[in-house]
Amino acid sequence: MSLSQEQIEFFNENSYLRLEKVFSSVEVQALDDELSFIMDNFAITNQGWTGPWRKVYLQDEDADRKAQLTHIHELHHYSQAWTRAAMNRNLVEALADLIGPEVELHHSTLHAKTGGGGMPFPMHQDYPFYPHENGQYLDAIVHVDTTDENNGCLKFLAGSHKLGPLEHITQNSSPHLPTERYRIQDAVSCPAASGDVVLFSIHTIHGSAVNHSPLIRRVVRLGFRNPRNRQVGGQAMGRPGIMVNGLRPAVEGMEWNVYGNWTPPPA
Ligand SMILES: O=C(O)CCC(=O)C(=O)O
Repeated sequence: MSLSQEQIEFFNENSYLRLEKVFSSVEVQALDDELSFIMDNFAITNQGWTGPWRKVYLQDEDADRKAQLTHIHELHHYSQAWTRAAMNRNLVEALADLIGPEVELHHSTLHAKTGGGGMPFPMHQDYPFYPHENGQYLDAIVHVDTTDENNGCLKFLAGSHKLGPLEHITQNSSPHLPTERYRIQDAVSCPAASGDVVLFSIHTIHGSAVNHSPLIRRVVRLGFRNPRNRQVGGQAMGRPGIMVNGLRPAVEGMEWNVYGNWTPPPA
């Protein structure tokens, strides 16, 4: 699915882009089935993200108790359907238009908000979780379930990727931005249908509200980078990912050891 000039301009202006029907209903069914297996056997359900933001987003102790998240990393280590998802040509061609031509998978992560009050996400960039040298990194949110205002769809501060990396609150909390300065009320909602993918930059400020519906809301984030974009810390540091488009370029200062991992030179 090559992007139109209009789509590229929308992304450059708004910091996000919804791609409709990237996955067919048959593909979504396979993703759904294998995700259920992973969730039943390996995923963790707990309060999810911690921090002072919970007092702002959740009105009382009952809301805080119900704000649970089921999560797990690297679904493609468990399931062929999810490995195929990362290599889906509709998706990869769109990614290549924005950060390519070379595109490397960096990670995958499930975020399933439990029904009846599942966890909201405070406004944040994904940068502090896996900082990279530049903005040639996109997150692709694969929608297993349809999302809307009621079950906690993604919300974006339009144009925010142009701010570059921002300092986040990290003390005793999951990285997030100050709640009074970066307000979820100011964000644009991006509801999406099952099978759609929403792309955004590692520098895009985003979050999502509580899942008020009785049903679980499942999305999976696939993180992709141009392999020239060096990681500087955080999740999966030094681990190579599969190339989903093109060939890995030789990059000065990124030496691969005999086991195929990259170790940064000592500071
Ligand atoms: O799943 C959500 O609602 C938010 C996801 C998110 O913030 C992220 O993937 O970085």
